[in-house]
Amino acid sequence: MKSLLFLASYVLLALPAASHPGMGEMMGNLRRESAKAKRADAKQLIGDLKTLADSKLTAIGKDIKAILLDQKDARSTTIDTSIPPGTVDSAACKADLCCVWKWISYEMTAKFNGTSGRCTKLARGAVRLGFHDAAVWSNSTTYGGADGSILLTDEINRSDNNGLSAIATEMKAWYTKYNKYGVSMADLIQVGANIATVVCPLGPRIRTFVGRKDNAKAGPTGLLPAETDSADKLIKLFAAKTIDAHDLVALVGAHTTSQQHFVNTARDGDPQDTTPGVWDVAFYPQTTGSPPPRVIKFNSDINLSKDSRTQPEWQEFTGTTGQDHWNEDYAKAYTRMSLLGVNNINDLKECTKVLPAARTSFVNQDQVLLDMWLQGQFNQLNNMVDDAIMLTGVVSTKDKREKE
Ligand code: HEM
Ligand SMILES: *[C@@H]1O[C@H](CO)[C@@H](O)[C@H](O)[C@H]1NC(C)=O
Ligand SMILES: *[C@@H]1O[C@H](CO)[C@@H](O)[C@H](O)[C@H]1NC(C)=O
Ligand SMILES: *[C@@H]1O[C@H](CO)[C@@H](O)[C@H](O)[C@H]1NC(C)=O
Ligand SMILES: CC(=O)N[C@H]1CO[C@H](CO)[C@@H](O)[C@@H]1O
Repeated sequence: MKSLLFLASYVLLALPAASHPGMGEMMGNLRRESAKAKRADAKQLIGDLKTLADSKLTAIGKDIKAILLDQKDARSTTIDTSIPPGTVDSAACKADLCCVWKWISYEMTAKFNGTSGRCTKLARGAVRLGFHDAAVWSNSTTYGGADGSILLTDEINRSDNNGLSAIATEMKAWYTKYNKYGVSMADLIQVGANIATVVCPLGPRIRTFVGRKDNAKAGPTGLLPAETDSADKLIKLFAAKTIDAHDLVALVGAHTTSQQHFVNTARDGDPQDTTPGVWDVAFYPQTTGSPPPRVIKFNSDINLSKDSRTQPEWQEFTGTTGQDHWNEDYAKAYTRMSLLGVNNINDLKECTKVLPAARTSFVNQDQVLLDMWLQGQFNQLNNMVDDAIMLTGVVSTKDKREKE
């Protein structure tokens, strides 16, 4: 019972703000606004946007610039629910830039949406793959970034990328199928990350741009973080990618969905918070708190949660207004991530409308069972939390037994 109450407190933390903000929250908002203004001044431009005059910017170039400078929301609800004008190889489809992406969106959504309503292992892989393709870039490299090289070269075989083999196989199959319609690997990977994010319940619907160029050259090594890294090392590593400490805290929140495989191989499938496959903020308080035994905290996350440069933001995402604040910040930070090393940002096009709708609420129908598993009461969910059929199966067997 104690453990259930304990878990319930995390659920409460994740609820939307109460209608009457208290004094503490008001002060929090003021502090946040002032910190935000300071950060906005320090935001760096990237790629061609660094040098292009405002008068040369396209409508999309202007929007992306505003997102990077923290002046515009990176989320959008613009959606086209109509079916595509034709099959992917039809003339009608070829005449419509986003048509092929609509087909891809259907196909990815089917793989990313779990039968439990959580997002699947492939979805989480897609989010991490997007990060690992794009982040192989820094302000002192002349190549790398969101250029598809993670799958077009042997980059995927580097130990940094352990755990990504299933999504790699899937993504390569999509590339083989859709490249003939002009789809680059770089775009496929980044659109995949955005579709996966919004398919995860509570995840933000991030504006989605296409037109990145592929690179058949493997990216530089040593640019991805390790679980053993100190906060200082991580903050510097990301700063050289133009990602500030605040955005780093927002980005690592993606671990809210995670189930690790290689940090501790003896505990393959153990999650990083009590709600794997759900884009909630439970990860933040649980990294600083004492979650159930099956939750594995990454040392890198613990270190970030404590450093004076990252701890305040960690607390903000933990609070009662954490979810919307986090989604907003993650969307902006990930937009930046997805454009590292891209030097034709001003020429990109937008296909946000093909993304499925965001899911702003989620009932954890299997949470009771999941909680028993998290307490270590049984092992059979190991690495299978994706699969609701399995979870319901366990419940109904138990129900049957009790009736007999
Ligand atoms: C501080 C830097 C980071 C470190 C040290 C780190 C490290 C890791 C490690 C070790 C894993 C587990 C891999 C495995 O054993 O299977 C993991 C999983 C994951 N990471 Fe990170 N990560 C970092 C930042 C990020 C960022 C910025 C994102 C996304 C924007 C991200 C997204 C993910 C996702 C979605 C998973 C779950 C994969 C799954 O469930 O299969 N991580 N990360
Ligand atoms: C994903 O699955 C859930 C429940 O199984 C459903 O409510 C939701 O609409 C699905 N999402 C999409 C984008 O198809
Ligand atoms: C990666 O390693 C696998 C297994 O060793 C191998 O089959 C594959 O060819 C390698 N991929 C690349 C692109 O080198
Ligand atoms: C790259 O970023 C780091 C961290 O912000 C900074 O110290 C360094 O001066 C930058 N280097 C270049 C070449 O811009
Ligand atoms: C450098 C540093 O602070 N590393 C710490 C990261 O977190 C782990 C777990 O708390 C510590 O053991 C490390 O010393």
